[in-house]
Amino acid sequence: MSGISLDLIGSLNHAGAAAQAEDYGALARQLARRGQDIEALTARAMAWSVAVPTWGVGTGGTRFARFPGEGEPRHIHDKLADCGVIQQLTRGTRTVSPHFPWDKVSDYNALRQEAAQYELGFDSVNSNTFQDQLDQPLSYKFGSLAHANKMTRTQAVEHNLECIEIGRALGSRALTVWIGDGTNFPGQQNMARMFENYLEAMGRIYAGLPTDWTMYIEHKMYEPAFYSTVISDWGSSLIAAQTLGPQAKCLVDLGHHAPNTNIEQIVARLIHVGKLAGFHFNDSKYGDDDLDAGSVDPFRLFLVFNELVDAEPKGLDLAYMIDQSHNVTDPIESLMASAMEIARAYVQASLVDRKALAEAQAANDVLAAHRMLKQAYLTDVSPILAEARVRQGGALDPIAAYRASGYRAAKAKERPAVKGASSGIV
Ligand code: AFD
Ligand code: MN
Ligand code: MN
Repeated sequence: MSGISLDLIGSLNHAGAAAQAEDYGALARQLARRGQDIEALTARAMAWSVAVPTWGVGTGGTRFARFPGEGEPRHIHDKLADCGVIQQLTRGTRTVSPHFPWDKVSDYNALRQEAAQYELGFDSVNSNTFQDQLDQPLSYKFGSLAHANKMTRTQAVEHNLECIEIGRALGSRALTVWIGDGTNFPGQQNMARMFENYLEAMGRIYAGLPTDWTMYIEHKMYEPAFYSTVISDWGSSLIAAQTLGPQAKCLVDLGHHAPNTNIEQIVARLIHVGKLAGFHFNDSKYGDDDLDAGSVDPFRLFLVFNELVDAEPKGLDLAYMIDQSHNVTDPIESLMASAMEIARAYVQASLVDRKALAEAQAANDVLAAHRMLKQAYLTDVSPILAEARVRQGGALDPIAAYRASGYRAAKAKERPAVKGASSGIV
């Protein structure tokens, strides 16, 4: 099932082929002078993939308003079609990460097959106990897995267990748990007891995990709770993961830290204890802004990948996902651009000569060590990324191909806009 005409992709790729060959050749010669083989880097770029969140293809919003985009997906079937376009053009987003109950259907085996028609598989399953659903007996206004009332905790546990069941049918191997639990007032709740309540409830979910599954614990410093959050930081996340057991690991969402936090150091620490689950990629200036990966601070993204590439000999098995809110752009364009920026950081980090870097560090040659990172970061690896896409049948320039296809305008006719004001998270 193909969303964009193969003829269109082929003709645009053909039109740009000579320039691509020239740029790729020039970069190959530049890298060869540094003793690097461009083909090995292109092979790495071709093997790379990051998951797209199903909710990311819808237009996002803020607390103040949501301005719906044209031809927005109405349900999981439309979302899969949009994710299919992202994968078709970029060839670097082979899985989608669903969110329940937002993506509920009656037949998950059929949904798995539907996704496979777009050449998509399912990544981690996300539970949602940060808002109330229509048919839900107990409210999450004052929390879910850390709620003072055990009945509410049980309801949240059961939802997570249902997510695991759905995930099994979809071929997923992980459950991501992010909760909004916390307090807005000092004294509102006992902070120690809330954490104990959380661990008690999470223990019940953990007991229901299939043996080949992993549970990803996602921390977040603040919002929706503003005074205290139960899993506020990587310390709380690590304590929870260590308490629960080997199948529980810590997921790092780049936007979930205080400004200026040294996230790459957190990554190094979690790798050290074998508890790094993976990432939710996005960018931010102030908080959990959910801006496009690499749009504000691409150097930070590179430094995160520098830690990951450095730790490759340890045999990391990580989950990579984009988690963004697209309020002022076409979500498909933002997700394609973000997927390419994330792949860029990965390839740039792969350029670092690890042996030479270790030698400079051992000799305390500060500037030489630093310049090795900067040289990698300043190398424009765009021709490698383009080559990896084209060799796999993707687009030389995914955004240009998408715009030329008229996909969004066609979807605007097929998918009528839902009228009325709305706000909040997608
Ligand atoms: C939240 C968290 C979490 C959650 C998502 C929902 O990052 O990953 O699943 O956004 O939209 O801020
Ligand atoms: Mn996230
Ligand atoms: Mn977030």
